[in-house]
Amino acid sequence: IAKFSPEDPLNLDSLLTEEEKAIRDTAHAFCQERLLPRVLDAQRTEEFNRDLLPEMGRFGLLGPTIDGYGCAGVSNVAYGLIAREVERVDSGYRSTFSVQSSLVMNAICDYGTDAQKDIYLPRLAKGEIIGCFGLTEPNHGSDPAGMETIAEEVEGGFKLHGAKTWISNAPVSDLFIIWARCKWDNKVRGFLVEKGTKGLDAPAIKHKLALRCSLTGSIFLDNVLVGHNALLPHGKGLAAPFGCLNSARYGISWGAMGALEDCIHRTKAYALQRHQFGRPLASFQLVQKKFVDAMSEVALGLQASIQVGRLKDQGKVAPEMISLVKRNNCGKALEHARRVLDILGGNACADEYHVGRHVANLQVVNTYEGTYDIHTLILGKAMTDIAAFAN
Ligand code: TGC
Ligand code: FAD
Repeated sequence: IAKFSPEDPLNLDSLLTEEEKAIRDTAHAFCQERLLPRVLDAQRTEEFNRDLLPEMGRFGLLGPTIDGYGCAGVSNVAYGLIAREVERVDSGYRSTFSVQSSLVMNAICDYGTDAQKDIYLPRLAKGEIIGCFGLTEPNHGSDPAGMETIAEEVEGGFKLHGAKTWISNAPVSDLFIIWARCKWDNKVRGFLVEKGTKGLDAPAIKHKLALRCSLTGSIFLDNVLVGHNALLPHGKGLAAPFGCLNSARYGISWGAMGALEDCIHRTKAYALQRHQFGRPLASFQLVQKKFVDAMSEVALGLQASIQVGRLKDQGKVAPEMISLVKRNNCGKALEHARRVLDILGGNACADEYHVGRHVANLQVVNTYEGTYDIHTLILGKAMTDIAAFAN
């Protein structure tokens, strides 16, 4: 008879290759040794340490699914395992990792020219340069089709004009992927804009209530001139940014489970040592139910993510499958992290217990990359063939 492990209730380990286990263990050690010690300070000060990216790069964590260009070329399951380990520490660090890997490096890899790949991918993989992905605008979040940022063809290249908001990494970015509607055919395309280009500004959004360990900013493009070589030529229409979102949303489905696992781990340790009414908190039935409910959701969520990851590796994933795991795992992580937070009583308020930080972060994780409700509507459309969000 097999032994039950509450840390791996459905034996996810048995579904991993030896290489994937080694990557998970390396990522775990890196995150616990290099990220965890700095998380409270980053949370309190909102200060972003640029060294984070080169450190991730040295461990081969950036753009890990890409073949060549100094990237590791590992499976999508391995990518998910890394996201889970990073988010076990903090969703903001996972955000930094996801944006660089899925949204920036994948956009260049999938839609860029060979020259663009040669110039940017090796430096992004090493973390020498930081990238961001500008899709959301002040007036268009869930509905990027309404975007107002425009690109116009001018002599020698293009002129970009508009504004983006809530963009992860933007204030420290060296490379901006800007999605703009092109005047000549009304299609959305991506443009690579380098820091320092005249008319480009990316001020930080300060005093955030969550994701304080990652920097977020606005982007202002005041008639920014870029050359022809700034255009990502192989991606046209909204399917291009959505293609990058498929990878990032998939990674988030693993990451959110990592954050919830950390909440369970910490509150369980607390409940075992804290006594009330002469008994450990962990001995009360109501407390045990909170743990069991949360553990069950982690076990089921990870099984779903690994299945989607394997299908992604085989080229058999449908975007709706990704919506399903992004929606489910983020929603469950937020709900159950919030429930186990109660176990800390008054100490829930103290940042050194970490769980309250995860709860605040998970509100954002449930919102960005398509809100919980938007993914509901994507799946509702798949089930009924009626788009509830369309005009
Ligand atoms: P719709 O007509 O449905 O689609 C337009 C075109 O896009 C194609 N498409 C996809 N292609 C690949 N993958 C997907 N997941 C796709 N979804 C749609 C579609 O086939 C069509 O192609 P074509 O060739 O026919 O033109 O577009 P719509 O405007 O009706 O879309 C509606 C909706 C709600 C599904 C969509 O707008 C949506 O997903 N909204 C959510 C926006 C969002 O997720 N924003 C994320 C911003 S980035 C971010 O949050 C980063 S945070 C990262 C971090 O810090 O970790
Ligand atoms: P809205 O679209 O205004 O939605 C508000 C509410 O209305 C939501 O609850 C939504 O579900 C609901 N709603 C909207 N439409 C419908 C509908 N048709 N039916 C029912 N309900 C609806 N974006 C980027 O491009 N790049 C980034 O790197 C990035 N990083 C981010 C980092 C942080 C910290 C945050 C907070 C956001 C980030 N975003 C980024 C933006 C994020 O993707 C958007 O906030 C998100 O897509 C939601 O858009 P919105 O904020 O405009 O909300």
